[in-house]
Amino acid sequence: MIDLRSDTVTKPSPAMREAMATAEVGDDVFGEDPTVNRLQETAARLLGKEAALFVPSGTMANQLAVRLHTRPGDEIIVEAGAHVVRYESGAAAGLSGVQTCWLQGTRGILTVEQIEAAIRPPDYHNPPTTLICLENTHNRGGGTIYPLDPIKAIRKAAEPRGIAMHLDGARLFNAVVATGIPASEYARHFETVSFCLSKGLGAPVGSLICADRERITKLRRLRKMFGGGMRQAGILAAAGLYALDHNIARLAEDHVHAKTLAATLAGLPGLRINPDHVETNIVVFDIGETRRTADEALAALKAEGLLLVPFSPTTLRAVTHLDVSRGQIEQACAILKKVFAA
Ligand code: TLP
Repeated sequence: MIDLRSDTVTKPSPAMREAMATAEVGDDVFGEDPTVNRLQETAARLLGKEAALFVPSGTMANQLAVRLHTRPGDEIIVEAGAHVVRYESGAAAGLSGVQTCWLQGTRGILTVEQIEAAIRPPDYHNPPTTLICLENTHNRGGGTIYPLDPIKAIRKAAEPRGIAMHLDGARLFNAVVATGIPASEYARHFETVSFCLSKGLGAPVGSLICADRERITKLRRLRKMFGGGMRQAGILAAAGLYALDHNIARLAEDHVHAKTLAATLAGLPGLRINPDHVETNIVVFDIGETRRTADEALAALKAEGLLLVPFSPTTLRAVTHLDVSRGQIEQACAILKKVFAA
């Protein structure tokens, strides 16, 4: 099976497992795990923030940020396809008691005009807008890279109003590798930034949330409250350090593979995709005109040895990652041609 369902399916390599097996550990709830501490320092340095906190998942990182920046009854502004509201089991409402204002972006990207129109004027009828969450790269947008200009403009609108900004940078390093813009250049416009080790970077578990020291101290307490305090987590942090050392630059290969898939899909009858919109490792395409449902197409692809996921009743997503080789991408293209040319 060629598994392009997500970059979360990657498995730790033998070298990564070796790093995990030999990691020095301690009790991280006491702050005494040297490997976790090293990972947190490395992440903070990479993002140009004072400190970082290791958490079990991207979902927890986002939800800790929501909790940190808001009070129950506040409103947060998000893009309509954002992971923080689409795929986190209603956590923003359930765990932080906030209401969410969804704005429809262009392939996940919002303009400052949209944001400004959505910010609530101070009036006791209104929930206070206290947080704006952006996502880079944008998953449902098709792996879209957030350009710096709208980020800067949104920051300029948010800051004087005292509205915090959080970046869900689950795949931030895909954007970094694709653009050459350092992670810190993105991160400086946000109070909190999270990124995942367990997606394209190939670690089995874990995300980091980066911020100033004062916010990290508060987030550490909230992580305990959310049940995310871990003990000898150095075994996991070692995988993360290995990933940051070895698996960032190679993301470029995944981007080339995604472009190859997009070029093949664009040539098939009834499929809709603009290959120029494939900027990183995510390929979203529409199959509506083939008169097949997403589920039917997925079953036909699976029967030929290719796994994708549905994104809507007529769209599918393929994600390239470090566990699929060039040869497997070519095989995947052959399967797509066979299934969709039919
Ligand atoms: N995304 C997963 C699914 O949950 C959809 C995937 O296969 O893409 N932010 C973004 C932008 C994400 O794409 C994800 C995972 C997360 C946060 C959450 O990360 P985890 O799975 O570690 O909680």
